[in-house]
Amino acid sequence: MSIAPDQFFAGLKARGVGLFAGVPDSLLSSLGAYIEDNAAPQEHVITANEGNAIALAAGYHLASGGFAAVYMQNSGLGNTVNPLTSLADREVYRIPMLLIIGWRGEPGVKDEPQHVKQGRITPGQLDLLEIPHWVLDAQSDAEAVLDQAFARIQQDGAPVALLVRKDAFGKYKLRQAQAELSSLSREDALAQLLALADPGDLVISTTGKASREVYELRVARGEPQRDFLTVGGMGHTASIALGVALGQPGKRVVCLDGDGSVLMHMGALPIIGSRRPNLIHILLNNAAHESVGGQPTVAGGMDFRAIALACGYSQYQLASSAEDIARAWPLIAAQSGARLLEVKISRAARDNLGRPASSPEENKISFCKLARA
Ligand SMILES: Cc1ncc(C[n+]2csc(CCOP(=O)(O)OP(=O)(O)O)c2C)c(N)n1
Repeated sequence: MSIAPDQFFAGLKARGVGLFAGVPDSLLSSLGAYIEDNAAPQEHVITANEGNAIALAAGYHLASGGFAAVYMQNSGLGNTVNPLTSLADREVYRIPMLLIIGWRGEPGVKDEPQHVKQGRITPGQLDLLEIPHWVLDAQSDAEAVLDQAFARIQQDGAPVALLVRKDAFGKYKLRQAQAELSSLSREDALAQLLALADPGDLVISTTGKASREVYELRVARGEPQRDFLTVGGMGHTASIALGVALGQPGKRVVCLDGDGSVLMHMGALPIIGSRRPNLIHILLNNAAHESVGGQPTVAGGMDFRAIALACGYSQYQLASSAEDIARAWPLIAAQSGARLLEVKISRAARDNLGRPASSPEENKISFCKLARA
């Protein structure tokens, strides 16, 4: 048994939820896809980061008196702590909302290293935030849980949370066909970029499947692990790259970023531009959170040339094919300062993509050895 996304969605609407906002999560991908397909456009906002979704929920309630449901992976809880504590909390503006949190790394459920601690401390974090919470799993009577949660929302007028276990929701696959930005896959683009990079370049790759592909590409190239894989800390890849560039000004840094990741903390871009680091920032743009189910981002319609140049980057190039990358790379490589190479890619990924066999600690050691050599 599992919870049917359509019934759950109807149950939320029946209880006064008029806005859905959040950042996609793999455990919530069925519910997220159902919302994306079935909520009216004005009822659903995929936000840049989870804190933005809390703020949106607050504004929506202030103006309409209705509730928002804010969905996120528990990794995103950190991004919400400030607006939950100093804005929506019952001791401040007391804004009711329902948080729907995917519980990656739940104790006893095997998961990746970056999810283990976050999974262990999630209920404790909610306790510390004084947010009442209920666990939802495949066996739950979802209607009964929603009744309790909304009774509490009505009583307190403040945020409450549902902590959602793996496989709680039945399958639902995104129906809405989104146009692909190009036919080049992320993995093929990464293979070409790793081959073009110099052996001395310090490579930082972003959260999600991009880092898993980089890991496997190094194995396929018969090379030792040497890249910093940003397995957690989504949205901070470019800032890590800036820190690396500041720590080793004599070396060139190559940052392999995603559009969801860049959007999440886009304020980093003008800071990077202002420091003129020796940094090639590659934006792998599929206009989607492909790693967690392919939910759309707004990056398909953004002018990253204008953004990069306005943020102080010295150069921008666009590529949508292997030939484009081959043409753009020497132009980018010839420049100094922060440079943006936007590579438009498809949403394709291998079903048999593996996970790094080495630990984050081991990856860190190999990266540091190269960086400090
Ligand atoms: C703070 C935070 N929120 C959400 C997630 C879940 N998550 C992991 S990868 C990913 C999508 C990344 O999208 P993008 O950068 O566009 O890369 P793509 O998956 O399309 O390659 C998300 C939402 C996370 N790890 N951390």
